[in-house]
Amino acid sequence: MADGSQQGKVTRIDIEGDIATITFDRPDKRNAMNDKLVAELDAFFSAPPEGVNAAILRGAGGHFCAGLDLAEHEHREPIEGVFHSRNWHRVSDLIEFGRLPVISVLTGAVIGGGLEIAASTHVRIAEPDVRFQLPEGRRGIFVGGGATVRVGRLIGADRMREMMLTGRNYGADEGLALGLAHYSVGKDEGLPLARELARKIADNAPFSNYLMMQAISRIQDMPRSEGLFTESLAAAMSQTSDGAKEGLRAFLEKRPPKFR
Ligand code: 1HE
Repeated sequence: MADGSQQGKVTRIDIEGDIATITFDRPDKRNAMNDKLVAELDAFFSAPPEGVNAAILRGAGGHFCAGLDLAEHEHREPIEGVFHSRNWHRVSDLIEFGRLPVISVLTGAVIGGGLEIAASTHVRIAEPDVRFQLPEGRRGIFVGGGATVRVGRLIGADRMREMMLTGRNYGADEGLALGLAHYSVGKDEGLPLARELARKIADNAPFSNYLMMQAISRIQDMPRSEGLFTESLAAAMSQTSDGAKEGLRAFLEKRPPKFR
């Protein structure tokens, strides 16, 4: 199914089996993120289609996303700026803490808000031409889409600060070493790997996937004692689920598990 041909849309959504691929579709603008693009992400991740078990995020035309659409940026009162940023936070949370595991295919520009969106995804694959950058300092602004929390956590506050102060670029292998990407692959190998990983992840027990996506980064935010207690609750709930019954039975019967 593809509904990207709908007039005026800035994303294309293709669903094959239980995997949805969302393509940012403003190649002329290097997929810069305007309010419409944010709203389309919001609509998809607020209510993922029934039967979809994993999603892939990518950009059309060789770039993932060149960040905030600077052409649509207009003067805002401080309070309006806060609302704008909070809306990005809400939509990024829908991606990170939603129902679907999300794999991003990172090509070309993964800049500013593009890196903020990428950092909300659970698996990140970088192609050789990728360019990770936080150029907000050069634009006279500050990150507002969650980078201080998500990118800061991936690469550390110290390195993020240096990255912003100097506006430097990191490529695929550096991104891999730093944790901005989990995989560094050859040209055009990102989408095939994303499909393979999406299949693998979608075949996991749904409740296990859900706990991985919801619990791990939340537990990191907790004091040690609360984190360990929360982990025990998650472990106990998963171990008494139907998924655990099937997973353990399949292991003993020497066959692949079938969870859905
Ligand atoms: C854009 C944008 C954009 C390209 N907003 N229009 N993001 C940035 O600071 C990144 C700004 N963009 C770039 O550095 C470069 O465009 C790229 C490295 C991404 C690509 O370079 P290139 O040579 O392939 O393309 P180009 O000729 O620079 O751009 C092609 C067109 O896309 C051009 O428009 P045209 O009408 O002249 O053809 C560009 O203006 C347009 N374009 N990027 C608007 N970002 C929640 S807060 C987040 C804060 C941020 O994200 S700050 C970082 C913003």
